[in-house]
Amino acid sequence: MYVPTRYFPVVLLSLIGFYYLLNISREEREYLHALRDRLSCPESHVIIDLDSSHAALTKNVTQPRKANAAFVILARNQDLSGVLDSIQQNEDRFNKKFGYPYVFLNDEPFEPDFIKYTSEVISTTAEYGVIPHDHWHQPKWINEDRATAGRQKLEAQDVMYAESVPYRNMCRFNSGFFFRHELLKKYDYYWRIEPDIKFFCDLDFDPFLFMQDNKKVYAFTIALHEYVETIETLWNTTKEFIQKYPQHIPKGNALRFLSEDGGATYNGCHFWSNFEIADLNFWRSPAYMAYFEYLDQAGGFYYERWGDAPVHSIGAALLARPDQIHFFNEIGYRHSPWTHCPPGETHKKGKCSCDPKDNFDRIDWSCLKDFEASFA
Ligand SMILES: Nc1nc2c(ncn2[C@@H]2O[C@H](COP(=O)(O)OP(=O)(O)OP(=O)(O)O)[C@@H](O)[C@H]2O)c(=O)[nH]1
Ligand SMILES: *[C@@H]1O[C@H](CO)[C@@H](O)[C@H](O)[C@H]1NC(C)=O
Ligand SMILES: *[C@@H]1O[C@H](CO)[C@@H](O)[C@H](O)[C@H]1NC(C)=O
Ligand SMILES: [Mg+2]
Repeated sequence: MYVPTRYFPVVLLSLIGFYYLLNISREEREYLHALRDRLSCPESHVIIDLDSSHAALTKNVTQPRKANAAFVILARNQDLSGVLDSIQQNEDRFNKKFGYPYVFLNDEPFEPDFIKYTSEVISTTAEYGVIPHDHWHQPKWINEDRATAGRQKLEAQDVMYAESVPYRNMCRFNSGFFFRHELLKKYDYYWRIEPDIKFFCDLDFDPFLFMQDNKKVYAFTIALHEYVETIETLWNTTKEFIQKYPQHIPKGNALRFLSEDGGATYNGCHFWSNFEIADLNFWRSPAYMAYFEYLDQAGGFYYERWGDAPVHSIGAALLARPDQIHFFNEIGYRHSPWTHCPPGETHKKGKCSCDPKDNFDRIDWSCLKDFEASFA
């Protein structure tokens, strides 16, 4: 329900009175005060909807432990219907019980309708941010003739998004900038959601707390082989980085996920980054920042079409141990054209609305076996 802002203080004060009667904890009281302060001085990019604050507060009474985490959705204004579809499922299957906030990011300002309709579906709070110019656009030091030639070469090979500069901006932004955005600075963990995805199962546990309690830095549902045309020099550039910065590469990393010959060649395996739950501080670490900077200077985001999926995956497998990376079998998920549908008991427990035979895990193109091999 979209409630005019002027009613917020009134309803909130009565809510606060109600919770005082219930003899709430100090933290909950502090949270209510903070919420009230924000409402009496609303920022333009902050929307707090009434139903939602109620849901979050009710929830907090029964679910006192939470991670410092948010959903992150990069989208254009025209992605609205696909975004609504994704967040409705996220709310129904998970977030109505767990109450995490959302951060929406865009290279242009979100239109009022985008904010209005998404905040109607969301049971908690959402912030809507614009991406700084230099975090999105092709850097000045990229040679445009070489970039044009690179796009034409991929177009001739019929590669998806071969000709698109915005797609490349998006891949570079997701690889190296989103976790540094002003609106994400306050969070430790994020869950990336894209438009038009499916969540098939109820979740009765909190994946963010799982990450935190088990010291995981990166989690996925689908791992697969990349089209190598888009990353022709990515592995060579990565090997140069390893040689120049050995201090950043920990012993016992998950290299086996990426390579079957000790790092000589890249097998193309990557985690499918349209879904990810991960530790923002891992991306912000000196090691990953150095890796991203090295790739960015090499220019492959524009001269080729390096995707954020192989970049994140190589970053995670090179700079973390296998036990810091997690496969969320319980999360039934689809991003066209692939599905992870949990089999057996896990399917039943989650009341999953997918056919368990429709499962990417054990087909040839899947890299789940390479992930498992990285533990050996
Ligand atoms: N703001 C903004 N978001 C974008 C732009 N291009 C892509 N995105 C978002 O970035 C994410 C990835 O883009 P997609 O178009 O889904 O790319 P993909 O997943 O590789 O390919 P398909 O989903 O198969 O089209 C999605 O969340 C998009 O909404 C853009 O130019 N501007
Ligand atoms: C819920 O409780 C936790 C821990 O007591 C607190 O940090 C948080 O701010 C509260 N509110 C929400 C909506 O998370
Ligand atoms: C990668 O580097 C090796 C050794 O320097 C070279 O032989 C090979 O051609 C390079 N591959 C690409 C795709 O540039
Ligand atoms: Mg997509």
